[in-house]
Amino acid sequence: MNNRNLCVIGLGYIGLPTAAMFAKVGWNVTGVDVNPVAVDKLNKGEIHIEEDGLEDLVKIVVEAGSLRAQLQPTEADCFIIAVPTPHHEDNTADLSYVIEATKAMVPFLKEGNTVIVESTIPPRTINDIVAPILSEAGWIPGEDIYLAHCPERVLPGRILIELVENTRIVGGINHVSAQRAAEMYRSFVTGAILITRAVSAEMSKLMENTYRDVNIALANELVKISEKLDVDALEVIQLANHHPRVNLHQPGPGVGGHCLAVDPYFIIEKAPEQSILIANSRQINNSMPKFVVNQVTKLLQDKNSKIAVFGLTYKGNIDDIRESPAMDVLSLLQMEGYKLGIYDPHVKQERVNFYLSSFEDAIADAECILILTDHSEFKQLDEEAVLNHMKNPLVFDTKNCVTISSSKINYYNFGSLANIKSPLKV
Ligand code: SAJ
Repeated sequence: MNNRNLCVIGLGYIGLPTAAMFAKVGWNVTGVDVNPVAVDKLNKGEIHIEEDGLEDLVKIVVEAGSLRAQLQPTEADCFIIAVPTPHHEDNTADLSYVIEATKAMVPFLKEGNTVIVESTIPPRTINDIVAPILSEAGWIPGEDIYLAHCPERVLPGRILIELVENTRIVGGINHVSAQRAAEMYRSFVTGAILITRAVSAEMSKLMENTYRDVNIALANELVKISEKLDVDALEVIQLANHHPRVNLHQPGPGVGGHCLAVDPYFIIEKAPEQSILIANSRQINNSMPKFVVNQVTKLLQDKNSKIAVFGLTYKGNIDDIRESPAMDVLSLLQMEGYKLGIYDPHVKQERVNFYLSSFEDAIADAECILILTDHSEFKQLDEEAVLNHMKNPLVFDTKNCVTISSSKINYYNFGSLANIKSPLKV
């Protein structure tokens, strides 16, 4: 199988590692991207994204001549499309990049080629969108061109490990297409390779993230119920999860990232009348930033108060603020008129258009520290600084990640919201 020609269209956080991995095991790979900076960098053995170990691998395979990049596709035995599938304002999938990439590839197709779409796509996209583009060019998908969907399921920061070890689901427009695609991945995947139909592969990828989004919504709804009934929601989750078959997820200020907060919509758009639970879960998770701000206004009724906002990224120990609920909380607090000191040790100042404070500056004269992301740096706060520099030593921890030892610091989390009955007079 090795020493075959592969064309990977889309050199982002999935396409680039995938291209490098195939090149590493002997494929002759041409990477294609519309971004000339990415193309130039790659041909110098450099990369335009951050991912552990990737630059070293790219340098090796580029110097070995097994990977090169260009702006246009080229003839090959196999093609992988790994372009973004963002969402429109109405949360429906924007398939324009997938359609453009497929059309750009068509002139280079030869009989017997295998085409794989790795991009996350709504159910039935392979059958109803991609296959017709090939048919319009005179091909018979599944017969003279093999067509499959192989969703990526790797976690940023572990991509090169998970590309090899994770189970891969390969869904063909027919069985022989799935087998052809599976044969390609067997050149480096050590995890199981599960063969199925294209629509099952599309739906299973979406359901992985939808499963988590719905379960996080269940935890967030439990928090709202518990506030009303004066129950400690975090204790309830901890107790219930002792059951061998219960796995209640963790509540938070909302669900971020371009996976859990997006993929459910790709199902909803295809079956809106049937996707009641999935749609309501999205609404519950999207309501959490406002819910957090409502709790803050109960704690700090004086809108001239200063709040130290800790954490902007969509989850702990990363630098990604895209689709982050913390950014929604920030906007809502600004609209309420609070003064804000914003601190996130993982976010570089050049990534945002507002001032990022140091820890000390953020807490100075603040009447609340609001924890929105579970960065490791937040787990043990400098309590002496909190007691000496805050106007009012109070921490509201929406990620239940801070350990406070001083009894002089008022601490609230999603398990103690009912205690925020008597707003503190400030
Ligand atoms: N979150 C909660 N409560 C929880 C777990 C997460 O509020 O119990 C929040 C996080 O704070 C974050 C959001 O959900 O805002 C998403 O976090 P995540 O770590 O669950 O998801 P991602 O987007 O970083 O990665 C997910 C993963 N998919 C699954 O776990 C099924 C990852 O394995 C996928 O590779 C990735 O989506 C993807 O690319 O699809």
